[in-house]
Amino acid sequence: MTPGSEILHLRPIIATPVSVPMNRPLGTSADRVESAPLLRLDLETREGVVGRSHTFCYKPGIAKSLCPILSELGKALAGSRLAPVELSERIAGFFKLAGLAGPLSSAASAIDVAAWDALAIANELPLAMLLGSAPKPIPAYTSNGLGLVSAPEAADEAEQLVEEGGAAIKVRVGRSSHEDDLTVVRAVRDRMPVGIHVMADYNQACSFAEAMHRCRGLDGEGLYWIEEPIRHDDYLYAALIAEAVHTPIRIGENFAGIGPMRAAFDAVASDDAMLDLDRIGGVTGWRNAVALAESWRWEVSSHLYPEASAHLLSATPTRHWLECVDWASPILQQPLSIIDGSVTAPSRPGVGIEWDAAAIAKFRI
Ligand code: SMN
Ligand code: MG
Repeated sequence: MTPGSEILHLRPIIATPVSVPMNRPLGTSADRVESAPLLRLDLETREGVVGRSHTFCYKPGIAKSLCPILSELGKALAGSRLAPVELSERIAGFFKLAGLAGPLSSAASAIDVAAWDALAIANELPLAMLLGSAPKPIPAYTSNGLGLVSAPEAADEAEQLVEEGGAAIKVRVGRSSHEDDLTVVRAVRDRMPVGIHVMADYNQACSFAEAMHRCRGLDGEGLYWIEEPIRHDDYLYAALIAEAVHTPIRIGENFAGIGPMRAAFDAVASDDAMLDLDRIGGVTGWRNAVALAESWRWEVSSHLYPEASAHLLSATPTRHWLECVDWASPILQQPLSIIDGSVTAPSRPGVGIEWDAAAIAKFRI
């Protein structure tokens, strides 16, 4: 039998909540995260192929609470064909009355990613190839650390991050005073070698009026982009800010599927997107979203999940930046590395991840 020609059938899902200490804790305007609460998923088939993925749950309690729900879902899906598009329809049906949103939807997306991983492994192809492309170098920025720290600390940390190889770094802003943000942005910018871009992320810290004042105040500071100055779903106001500010405004990590992405397009709130693999609907959702993005000529960058996103961006015609966080690295046998400012997905079958069993046992919650 040729690779992939056999129809594979699912066994129940295995979900393991872990809390993985971060090399660089992240204090944003919204929350402080010191240990990454991840849910590791294994989707095994009766025939012995295993698909793997993880979802970032933001809170340890969310990671733990999803386990019994995924166990119920896994029982309902057991015996189904390993066909990700069919599975995503079945999962949507399973959660129809409950409402597939928030962490439930992220978990559903992670199952979708694991299903695509298993399918690519069964076909002996890297995921990027199963999607009709091949792993390519994707320009990567380092998004570890650089939370709301002082200007000297931020400048030192930025310098260390550049040594890790990224072609850009991202500072978090949204301190209580705009002047403090400005001091940090200038301190970091001044320390960066020529050619290294600096992005800034407000994590939705500002009111509309404040955002107009603050973002205009950051114009001229050489920032590559300014992310989420206001509430993520205020597309009309986001459009006004984007119009008034010279520096590109980036949104999209909170697009929960194609509906919000379409609403942002209709409001002219954005002319590109940062897509979060688990919020946009896994690989299945990403494929649909980037088809729209291509038709609108939007560039697409990724949010979190660099391991799978490096494959997806390789198959995204309007690919832009890969956000590189090392939060899952301690539980992976072969973490990604940035080389010459880019990340190339591995050429192993699937996404190319294998768990470090000892690390999973150590960080299990
Ligand atoms: C972010 C993502 C996840 C947790 C905290 C902060 C941030 C980003 O918005 O874009 O990296
Ligand atoms: Mg962000």
